[in-house]
Amino acid sequence: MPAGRSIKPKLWDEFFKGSRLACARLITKVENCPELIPEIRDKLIPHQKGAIRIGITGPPGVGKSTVTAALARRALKANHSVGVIAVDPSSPFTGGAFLGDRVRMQSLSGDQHIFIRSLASRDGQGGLSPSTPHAADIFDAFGMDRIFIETVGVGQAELDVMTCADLIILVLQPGTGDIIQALKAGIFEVGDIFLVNKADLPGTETLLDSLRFLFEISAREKTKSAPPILTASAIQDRGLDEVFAEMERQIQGIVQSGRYQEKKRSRMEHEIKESIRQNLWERFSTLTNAREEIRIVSGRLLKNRQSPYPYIRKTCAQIKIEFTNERSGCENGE
Ligand SMILES: Nc1nc2c(ncn2[C@@H]2O[C@H](COP(=O)(O)OP(=O)(O)O)[C@@H](O)[C@H]2O)c(=O)[nH]1
Ligand SMILES: [Mg+2]
Repeated sequence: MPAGRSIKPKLWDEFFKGSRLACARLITKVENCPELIPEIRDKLIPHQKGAIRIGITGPPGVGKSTVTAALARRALKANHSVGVIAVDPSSPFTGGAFLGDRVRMQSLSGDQHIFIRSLASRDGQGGLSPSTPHAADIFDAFGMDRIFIETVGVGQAELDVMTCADLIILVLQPGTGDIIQALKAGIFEVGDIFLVNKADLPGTETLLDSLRFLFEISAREKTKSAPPILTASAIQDRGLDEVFAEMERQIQGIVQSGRYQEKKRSRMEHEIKESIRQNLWERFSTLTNAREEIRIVSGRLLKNRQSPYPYIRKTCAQIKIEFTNERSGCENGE
């Protein structure tokens, strides 16, 4: 990493004056230059006003982008400033999803109070890009108070939304057997609102019955109350008023009950722990040829029937660390 790389004061000035271009450039920086993240966090936190992050998740093709656009329009109408973060699977075969989302949301993007941004998902599987929470922080400091995060993927990537969002809408569609996939991936745990989209298609009642049945079973097991199940046809713009109302009702609930603050605290806790863990390991690896040394030491300890703790103690005492954030190089920042 080139030493002393940082964000130019002019970019910050423009950002805080409300330049959309500066906002877009900052997001590009968090995507390409993870080593700038500490500086960006330091600068933004005092300006963040407490935007609500709404995760829109579910299997590919169920209508997440269409639903997101419909909810974003309603949020705008209710005088919110809206940020949309769309995480597309960076498929090596097609850039179609990216373009599709951009086109679909174009009807919204002329509006001054909405900002739409696509992020590539780095693992290529969908789900969240590592820069998603930072992009959301940037939107928050820029003055957006409702931030929609659309994420594709099934499984672990989907569960990651939980750490990033205050509220999660899980979108499903009838007639695809997605429910089985979703069940296997454990994503039923994450939805605060279940939305059966494409209710104009056959099979809606069957899906609703299956969902109700599933919740009945799990309620018996966990004594956890079932999330609301709503239906919509996003393409016909039907049922979305109810979804928006339920979303706002739940937002009031999490803010008033203190759960919002608790989520923010736990995100902060996670960030601190992860960063320290990473720095410790990096420092330790440069201190010794860590993996090789541990392998040799383990063999010796076993052979001599010795406890590992003297070695662990000695090694911990050697680790004096200074913070770095060198996860990867800056690709095209300035
Ligand atoms: N029949 C029907 N099609 C829909 C509905 N909502 C979205 N679609 C279509 O489903 C396809 C996938 O939608 P999209 O929003 O891109 O899904 P995503 O991949 O989950 O973001 C598009 O062709 C949409 O026009 C709906 O309510 N009914
Ligand atoms: Mg989409």
